[in-house]
Amino acid sequence: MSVNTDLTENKANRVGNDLFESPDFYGLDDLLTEEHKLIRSSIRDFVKAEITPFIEDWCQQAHFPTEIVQKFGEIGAFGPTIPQEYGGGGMDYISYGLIMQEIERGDSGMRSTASVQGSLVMYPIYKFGSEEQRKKYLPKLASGEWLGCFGLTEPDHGSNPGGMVTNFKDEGDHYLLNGAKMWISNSPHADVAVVWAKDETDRIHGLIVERGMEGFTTPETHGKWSLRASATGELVFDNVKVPKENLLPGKSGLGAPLMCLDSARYGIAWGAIGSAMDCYDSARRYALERIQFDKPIASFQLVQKKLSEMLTEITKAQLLNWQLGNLMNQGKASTPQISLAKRNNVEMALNICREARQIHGGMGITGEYPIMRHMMNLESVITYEGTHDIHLLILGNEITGIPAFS
Ligand code: TGC
Ligand code: FAD
Repeated sequence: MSVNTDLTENKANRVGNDLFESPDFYGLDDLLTEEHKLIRSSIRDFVKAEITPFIEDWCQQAHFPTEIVQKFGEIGAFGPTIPQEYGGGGMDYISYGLIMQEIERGDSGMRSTASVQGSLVMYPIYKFGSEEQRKKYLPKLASGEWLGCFGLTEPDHGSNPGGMVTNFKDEGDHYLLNGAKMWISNSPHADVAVVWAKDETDRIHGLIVERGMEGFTTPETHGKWSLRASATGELVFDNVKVPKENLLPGKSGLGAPLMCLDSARYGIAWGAIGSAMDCYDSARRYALERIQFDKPIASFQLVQKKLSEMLTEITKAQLLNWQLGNLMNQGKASTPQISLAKRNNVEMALNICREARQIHGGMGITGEYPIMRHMMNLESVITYEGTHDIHLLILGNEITGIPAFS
């Protein structure tokens, strides 16, 4: 059997009929509870119905499907670990990881939308917010009525957020916020932004800024070749009057946003496996169907080597995440442990994309298969939430006790 080269027909085959099956070579499913499996299968079904049939077009058109926000709210993808009394899922970290894995199997940009909302917007409001702030914002963010974003990075301060210049002054009955954030996921559509800024003593605090506040704008960043279904933009603050009750009172200092990043980076470690599994699954099917020299290309040793190495790396990453999830559940996971998993799994996924692309031959560069989309998405994932090299330096610091960041 040869692969049909009619692109339209192929698209219906690949996208309209999402046959994805996840590899579980070491029987890790035996370690999951029935609830974990139920959560995973319901998110997988959602992704097959609501994301994979449309994602190629959304990405080609650089379109953020705003309707996905409410749908994510309905399936519990926002804030799965936040307590139920605030609208969250009250779930454990393995469940959270499985949700991120399944959504990123559909697309990293869709996972970005969910992980920013849960780990970077709901988490700081839950962890550092007042009871009034929790009650005001969390239920609406959990349900998808509101979309949030997280503003840490600035044009001149990416890997070094501690150098930020965005600042606020105490003006008696309000704070006056000035500055700009860049590369902010969800910003063009966000109703609420958790923004990190320095006070007059240079201490970093989190502030909740709402769309509609005078002087607050969110210009979109165009021309991305990565995460094209996720909207990215700036946050610009021009003398924005922020009510005093919008300051997060629970924690200040760079440690506060870095705590949020621990949670989000953990989700990425799982998400990356989703991208890797999708590429592996697609490559395996393609290799069995594609005939060259009168045989399926899967019968050639060099193709088997690629598939075998993919499965090996996915299995290792699954084991890593399983134990990291247990440590997260026990409140024992350290920042360097999370860095190791984020760094390893994103690199692993990128390598698998590249090998899978080769197995698909020329077809691998088309949108008929998910490979190039995942590969281009992962080029952002390897940079955001701490670059690949920053995570290496976090590990280097852990090993030697010597910070090599500056
Ligand atoms: P450093 O001196 O190491 O630490 C500053 C203060 O923070 C404390 N701390 C932590 N506290 C709690 N939890 C953690 N994980 C913490 N890590 C550090 C630390 O103890 C210290 O406290 P104190 O009291 O002594 O002041 O900070 P540094 O300035 O040397 O920076 C270290 C470095 C480079 C590792 C850090 O800045 C870093 O991680 N940089 C990378 C920046 C980054 O990851 N940005 C991500 C932006 S958000 C994003 O990308 C979202 S993408 C979303 C999507 O679409 O999915
Ligand atoms: P830089 O920090 O300028 O780094 C450039 C290069 O220099 C990298 O290779 C880096 O590893 C290297 N480098 C820097 N410092 C060192 C050092 N000390 N030692 C060795 N090498 C070093 N941020 C948010 O706050 N919120 C968001 O929602 C968000 N979403 C994003 C979405 C997308 C699509 C992208 C691309 C980024 C997003 N970011 C977000 C920003 C992201 O976190 C930053 O891009 C990232 O932290 C790196 O910062 P930078 O791009 O300024 O690169």
